[in-house]
Amino acid sequence: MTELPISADLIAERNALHAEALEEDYAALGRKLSRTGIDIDAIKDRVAGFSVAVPSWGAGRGGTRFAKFPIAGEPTNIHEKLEDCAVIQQLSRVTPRVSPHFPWDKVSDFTALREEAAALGLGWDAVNSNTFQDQVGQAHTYANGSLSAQDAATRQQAVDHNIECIEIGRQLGSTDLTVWVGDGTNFPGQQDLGRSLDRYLEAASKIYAALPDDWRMLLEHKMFEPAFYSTVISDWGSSILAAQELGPKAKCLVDLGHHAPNVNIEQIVARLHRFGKLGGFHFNDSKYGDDDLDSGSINPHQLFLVFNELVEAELNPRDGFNPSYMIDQSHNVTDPIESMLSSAETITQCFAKAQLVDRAALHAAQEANDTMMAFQALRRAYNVDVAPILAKARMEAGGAIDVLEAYRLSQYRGRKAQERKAVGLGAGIV
Ligand code: LRH
Ligand code: MN
Repeated sequence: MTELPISADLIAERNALHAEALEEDYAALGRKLSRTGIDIDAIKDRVAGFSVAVPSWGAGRGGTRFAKFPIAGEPTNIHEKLEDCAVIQQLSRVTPRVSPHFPWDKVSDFTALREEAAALGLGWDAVNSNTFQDQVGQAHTYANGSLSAQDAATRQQAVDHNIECIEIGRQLGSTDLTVWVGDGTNFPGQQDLGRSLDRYLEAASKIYAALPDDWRMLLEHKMFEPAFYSTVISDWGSSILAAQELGPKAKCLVDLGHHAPNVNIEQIVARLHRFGKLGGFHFNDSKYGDDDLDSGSINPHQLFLVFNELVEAELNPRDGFNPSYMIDQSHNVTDPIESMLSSAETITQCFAKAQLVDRAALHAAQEANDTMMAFQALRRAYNVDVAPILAKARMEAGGAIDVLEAYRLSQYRGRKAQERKAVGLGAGIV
């Protein structure tokens, strides 16, 4: 194991200062929960087993079409991104995997990259293909779509790229391929809405055929952007029908920001699970469009309700129920490491709160049409401050009780600003 980026002494020193208060808070919460028959240590063990992957592309500053404002010391390649992801894992102890994106994270030796990550205490989650941008020297443009393009050679190029991502993923030890395509139209009539999907399905089936036995293909739907009139895989309905058409290894990935405002996303989770097609999540938050804001920063209650459905799903498993939990955010105004530390905490909090729901009371109230008591069963759990449980699990795993304090005191970003070359001004997501 390479020496981790943050000094273990600093973490131990700060934890020593916070340990007594944490024990006090933990004991008090333990007494409170035991009054309702909940064993706090059992919840802590569940939290200790929880994890969420971080996106390699989230380690750098993100931007919009208008501008991107880099920060000094932000990563400029996958090696520096891995170092930053290792900081998040070292302090939080809930983010042991990185979800890479190709060709953004392309290197010449993926076995070496796998070892480099392992030495930093990191593994790999789903690999993401990219047929929404043209690369220098690319034979066929994706301006008119990729997997659904009119041009057969363009579709084949997109298929080949996805198969290349599977091959890279196999070398990294990943078993999931996330396929999001921006394919769609900006004008009525621009493309035939039926034939576009047919072309997508024909091309996607070639990617599906290349999947190793233990792999999954995660279809990511999105309502709009970059297309603003129609999108080929625009909603969970199109996604589940495509996944059913492709086969059992095709599942649906729910990016929380890919829906119209106020859509009931927790119900989409319940539906996808009901039909055995819930493959994973891209956690983030939004107020308007695909804002890619920090998870739970706008609507933490929705995130809690999503995890509430995931607990119900675990109690009623369908074949292959093993959702991938991944963050997918764009950090336009914060230090990306701080945002992912904060987001990992919020996601884990919602997971923990969902474990606290008195399922027997909830189900009894539902069966009795006792609306208020059913709602209160969820609200009681949501109102519990689970921070002591998360901090204790984190400390016991070698992490920091106060992750942001430890990160700032480490002056990691300042050190990287000295070491790393400056990132130029620009625009766009990465
Ligand atoms: C599309 C998306 C997709 C990624 C990209 C970075 O909006 O959510 O998951 O490929 O962001
Ligand atoms: Mn996404």
